Amino acid sequence: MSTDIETAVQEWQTQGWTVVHDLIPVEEIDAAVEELWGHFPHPSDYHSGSPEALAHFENESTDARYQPSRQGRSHGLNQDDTAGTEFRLRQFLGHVLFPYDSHLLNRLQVHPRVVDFAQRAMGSEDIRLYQARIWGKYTGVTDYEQPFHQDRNHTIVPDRIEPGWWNLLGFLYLSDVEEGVGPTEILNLGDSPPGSEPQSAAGRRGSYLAYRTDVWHRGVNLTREGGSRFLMNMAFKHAHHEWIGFDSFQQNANRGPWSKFAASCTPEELALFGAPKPGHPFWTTELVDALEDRYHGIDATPWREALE
Ligand SMILES: O=C(O)CCC(=O)C(=O)O
Repeated sequence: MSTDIETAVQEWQTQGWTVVHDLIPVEEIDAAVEELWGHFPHPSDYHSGSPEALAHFENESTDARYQPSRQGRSHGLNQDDTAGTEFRLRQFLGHVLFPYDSHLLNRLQVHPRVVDFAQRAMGSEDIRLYQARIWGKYTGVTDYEQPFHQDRNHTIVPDRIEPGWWNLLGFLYLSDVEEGVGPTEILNLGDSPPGSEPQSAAGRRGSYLAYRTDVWHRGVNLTREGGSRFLMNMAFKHAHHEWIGFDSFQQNANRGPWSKFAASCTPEELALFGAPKPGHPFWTTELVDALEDRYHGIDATPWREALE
């Protein structure tokens, strides 16, 4: 059930969300997912009660915002493992932030088919990737049922949602997201809870749920025995829109996984993180030399040629 890209672009622009089915071939996803288990417990280990796998969810998150506080609530999230429709800390424990200790997962984070879709939908080639992380959920870790909400935590000013200003939020599915393993419930633009019938954003691995900040949606519980759900957050904004943000990458940019990733990037891929493109006044001969020195193996030809 692959989606026609132009139809999906229009859906995102007019209905506020779309699932781009089979955007990335399953084989590519599966190859990268092999390396997921360096970051997450394998679902079979978690569900067979392996102490090491269970320990992964004992208040562990690579996102410091989701560490428990002594007050019993952390950033408005309930720390108790209660049931019911609520934002609770344990829903967010399974986050791993980019860059990953896996080259294939890092490459997936800038997959050209997702970037191309985002550029078409947003109507610009000059975009930035500003949210990059993997989120794993396992049946039984907690009740994942959330209230309907609009994502207002991607910007420090009110959202301006129109061509030239809008940003694009999205989940790339790393596992099949179907009934029982928590497909996001989502409403069309203009519909709001309660009273409007939500739709399920189910899709096979390799599909990409793209949505806007003005659509109501919510996470739902995982009910399938032995179930799990893995997705990669990939959100994009227009270049120079500093008021929008979520994850930052610079603090890891002098370490192994990033260095290997950066060395494999084209100028366009590095520009997704804000690196100046070839021809930008930033670059001098010395700086292009230093770029090659910093990222061994990078093809600096485009930067060098643009100096001439
Ligand atoms: O996990 C999901 O399906 C949606 C999560 C979500 O909307 C949120 O945490 O803001």
